[in-house]
This record gives sequence, structure tokens and C-alpha cells, in this order.
Amino acid sequence: MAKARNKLANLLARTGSLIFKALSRFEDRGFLKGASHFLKLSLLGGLITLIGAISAQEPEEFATCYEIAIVPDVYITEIEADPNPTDGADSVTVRAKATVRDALTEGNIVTEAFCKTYVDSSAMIALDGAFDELDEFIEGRLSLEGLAPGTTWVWLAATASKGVEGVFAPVYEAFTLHVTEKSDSTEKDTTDR
Ligand SMILES: [Ca+2]
Repeated sequence: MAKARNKLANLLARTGSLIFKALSRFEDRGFLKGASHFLKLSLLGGLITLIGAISAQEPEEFATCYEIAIVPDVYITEIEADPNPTDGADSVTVRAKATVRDALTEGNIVTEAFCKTYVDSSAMIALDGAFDELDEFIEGRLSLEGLAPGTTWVWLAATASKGVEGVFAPVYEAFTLHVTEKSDSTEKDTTDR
């Protein structure tokens, strides 16, 4: 019974969208301007009520869509790349600050940090020598070989000792890197002449 009702609701929804499309086409072409608009709205209202009524009779088969908010275990802030723009460099140094979100959980510290581009990825180090605190200043180096001039992304992420790694973590923070060719003034002068 539930399945049949489901099917009916689906069929109605599909039929509704077909009629809706057909009426919209008329409307686009200037036919039945006011009429189709009115029809469309009342038809749509009716269908929604009907589909709602059919679906409402169905407490046993219940589907829920979750929108999951992905919250990082570690916030990455103060991101900078050197040099940026890259000015022909073959690699960049990436620095940032990593801070555990859940500072109230005892013993929660930043344990690892990573950075990556489309062409390279790297583990980052704690600038003070050890991952052992709630926040760490981190640094990594990324090769730019194979990256065409233009704007590209650098992603950074870090893990926490009391995080939920393996579920959604690490969550990467994106940062814009401007890949540019070397602007050599001497060379420019030569070409200009
Ligand atoms: Ca440290």
C-alpha cells in the first residue's frame, strides 16, 4: 500500500512537471499569456497539495535528507604564501596558524598539518618544532612545477588529537595563489626595443 502511494505521488509529480513545462513553453511563445500563467500556478498549487496529502499518509516509510555541516577539527587562519604572486619561483613556502576547534576537551592538540595544490602536496611542520599545543604556527613548501600562470588554489588542513578524523576530517581551507612568470625588467627592456 505504501509503495503504491509512493508510486502515485511520483507519477503525479512527474506529470505535473510535464504539464508545467508545456504551459511554460506556451507562455514563452506568447500564447495564452495570462491564462497559462494562471493555470500553471493553480495547477502547481493543486499538485503540491495532492502530493503532500498522499505523502502525509505515510508515516511508516520515512526518508529524511540531512544537510551535514562540515566543521573542521582544526581552524586554519592567517594563511600566506611566499612569494605570492610567485614571480617565476619554482616553489612557495606556505605559512598559517592552526587552532583546534574544541579547546575545552582536555589534551586536544594539533597533531599534523598538510598543504596541497593541484600538482603537489606536502606535510607541514610546526614552526616551534613540535605539534603539542592548541594552536601551532605551521609551514610547508609546495612545488609549482606544472602549474600554468594564473590563479590557483592552495588547500591546507590539520588534524586534532581529539578530533573526528576518518569521518569528514581533515577539512581543507582554500587559499588563492597567483602563479606568475618572472617579471624581469632587463628582459622586458630588451623585448621592448
Ligand atoms: Ca608547538
